[in-house]
Amino acid sequence: MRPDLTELPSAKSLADQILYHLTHTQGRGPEFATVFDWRLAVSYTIRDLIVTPWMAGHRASRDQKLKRVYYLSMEFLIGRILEDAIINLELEPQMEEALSTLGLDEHEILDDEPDAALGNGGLGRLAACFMESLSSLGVPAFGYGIRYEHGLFRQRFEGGQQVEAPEDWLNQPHPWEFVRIDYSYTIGFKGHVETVDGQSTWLPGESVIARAYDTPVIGWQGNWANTLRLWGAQPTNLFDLHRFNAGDYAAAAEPEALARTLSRVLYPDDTTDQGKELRLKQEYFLTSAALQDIIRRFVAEHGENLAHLPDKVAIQLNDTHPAIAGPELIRLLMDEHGLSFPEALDLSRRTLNYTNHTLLPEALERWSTWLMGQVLPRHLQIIQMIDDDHRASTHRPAHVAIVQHDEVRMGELAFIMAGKVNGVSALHTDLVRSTVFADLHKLHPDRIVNETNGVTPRRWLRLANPPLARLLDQTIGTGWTGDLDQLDGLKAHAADAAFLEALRDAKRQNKESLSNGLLADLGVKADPDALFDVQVKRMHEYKRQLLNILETIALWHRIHASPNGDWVPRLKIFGGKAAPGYWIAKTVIHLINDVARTINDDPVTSKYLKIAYPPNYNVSMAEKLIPAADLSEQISTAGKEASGTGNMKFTMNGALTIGTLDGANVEIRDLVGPENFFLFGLTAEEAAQEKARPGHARLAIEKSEDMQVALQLIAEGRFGRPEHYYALLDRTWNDDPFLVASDFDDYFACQRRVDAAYKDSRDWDRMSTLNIASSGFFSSDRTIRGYMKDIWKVG
Ligand code: Z57
Repeated sequence: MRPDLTELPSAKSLADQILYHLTHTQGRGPEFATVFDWRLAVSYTIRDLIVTPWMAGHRASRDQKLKRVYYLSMEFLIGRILEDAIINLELEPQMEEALSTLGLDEHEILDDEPDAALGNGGLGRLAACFMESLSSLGVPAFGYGIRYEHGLFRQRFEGGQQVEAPEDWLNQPHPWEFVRIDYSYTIGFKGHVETVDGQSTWLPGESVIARAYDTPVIGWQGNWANTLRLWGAQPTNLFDLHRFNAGDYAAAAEPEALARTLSRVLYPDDTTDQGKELRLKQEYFLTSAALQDIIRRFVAEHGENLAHLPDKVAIQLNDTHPAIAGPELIRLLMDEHGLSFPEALDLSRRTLNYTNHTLLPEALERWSTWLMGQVLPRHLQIIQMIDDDHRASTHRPAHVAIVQHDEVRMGELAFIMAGKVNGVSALHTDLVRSTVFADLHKLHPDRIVNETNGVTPRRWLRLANPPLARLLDQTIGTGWTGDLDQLDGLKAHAADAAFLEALRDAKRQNKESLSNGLLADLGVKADPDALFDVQVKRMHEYKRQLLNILETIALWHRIHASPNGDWVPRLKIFGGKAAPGYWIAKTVIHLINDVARTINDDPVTSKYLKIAYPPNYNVSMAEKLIPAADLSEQISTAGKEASGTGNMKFTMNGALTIGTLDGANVEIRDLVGPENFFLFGLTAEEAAQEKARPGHARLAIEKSEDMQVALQLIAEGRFGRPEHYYALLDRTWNDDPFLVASDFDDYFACQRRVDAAYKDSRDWDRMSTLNIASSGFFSSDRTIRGYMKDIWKVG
């Protein structure tokens, strides 16, 4: 019964194991089993195969005293786990056969799994890709996060408007986690600090328990698995028996309810900061539990001498969210392990590193010193000490202080406490050096490094795009999955008619499956020969979905004016959620849906132009949309998108990009060649100047007939009640902070170049080939190797 990792199990043995788990783990006979029962039986069968390399890796890391990497992140946007594990174990053919002998539909079983949506967007998905690459490269690593009971909210549309509902992935048993009741840590909050003879002790006024839940993350070809350790909050005492006995049953359960709120729900904001007390508590909860766990493991393996911590531990802070790690590590080293402040400061700095993911000021966290002093009084003292030390050692001016105007600036804190600080694309890193952290960069010129983001080709190519993966296997061999630079071998086939035909056919299959889904789910009838133009990402003004929908309206108007023109049929696909409190982003969602309803029903234009906006965009939907895309929309205002990672996934899957010189688009364009990329818009420098020009929006709109028409049609109520859009229109005319108007004409013209290019299908396929062939750089394996060498000093 015990599976052996050294050889791949046969279809027969998989089927036996599935039946075994169905009977003995699920307690169901095949004749009574639901899809859920079968899915769990399949999951346990695969999990059994992961446990062996997982334990072997842990033993090897411990016995060889290897340096470990710890990735601290408030978000891990994982998606489904089962299919990814099957792919990485290379068990796809055997599993398909096993399930068919059991009379089961593989897709039905895989689709039964809810997405693990413990993240909002790019930052959380990057953390998930990094975990996969760390395992694929065999780097000993832990991911630390929070086990949110409710992940990112579910989105539906009512009357075209976004409505949110709680997500409840843990309402059913989750087969991938192992609870570790022995790894529990007490996390304190509030209270006060007592100092006796220079020794400070924090006496928290409240505390909760952080309990570890472990998920193994299997790497490519199943040789190594790391742990994603998520913390769940538990009350220190389950319930108040005195109150219960006194008959106050609700009050008796209060301590439990209070504690559990800590890991109840993911904050739904991407690149904005809410500044809520519960969020600060969540950040500290994650950070303190992780650091206590790291120190416990270090002492168990290497003994009490913490001077060697930086030799064995590299900690990465994913954005400022865990930036309290600086003061917390100092506190643990000083107050609990007896080190001096200078020693603790030095060790912490050589252990911690910080990744910056945005320049947007609204994402850079700041906490009032009042709140910090209430919730984490000892940490506020230590922050003051760090600030004083930094001032004394650098003679730096007051305006780069951590504490300014009664606020603790978490970006500055993270920077000052980090050995290395990294940006996430070449352009972003330049801007980090020259804008947000310009002064700190001058003081510490070697600290900032670039690590351009990447994505895992296992999930984003092999899993998501079987037709293309098969074609790649046949054309350049199977080695690309673990070594994406091998895609370069495709360049030799860019003029090969048979290959281009096969590439077209693969894309066509994906477009057909997607069309079937859109018809079934939305009632939108799409022509698979149309150009599939896709913009999927969080809804945000800087990402400029508004620019896209205004261009769509203007195009619709032009088609209407000459319905017998030589138009290229297009399907515009949108996907994405808006933060529940982000009013303008929600208005844009409403507008897209209103425009879709009008345009899709127009008999004059509908053979040329349609819009599909499937609700509840998530990782699983991305896996369907991206492989079916011809055109990737990466149209953010230059200087605002730190990197983007969706842009990389589209390129890998053969879509051409229409985009600005922003984030990693710059590197994509350099690699695929400017002639294979549709560039438009102002540069970051030009955009900054344009923004400073008074009346820039009005001046640009007055020059653009197409944009005037689009705005006019909205104002006239052609798509829905115009009063819904008055504020949006007003903002576009009079403020337009993200320069939709300034870039409109160039974008419109660029889209017409796209149309022209799409008509020459052979040439389009050639460009698509060159995009795929040049995308090897965007593997997260390459990114992780960069962190290993430049930041973590491992391997
Ligand atoms: C988030 O998803 C990103 C940055 C943030 O500061 C927060 Br909070 C959430 C994104 C950036 O917007 C993307 O440009 C980038 O590709 C991604 O993080 C990963 O680095």
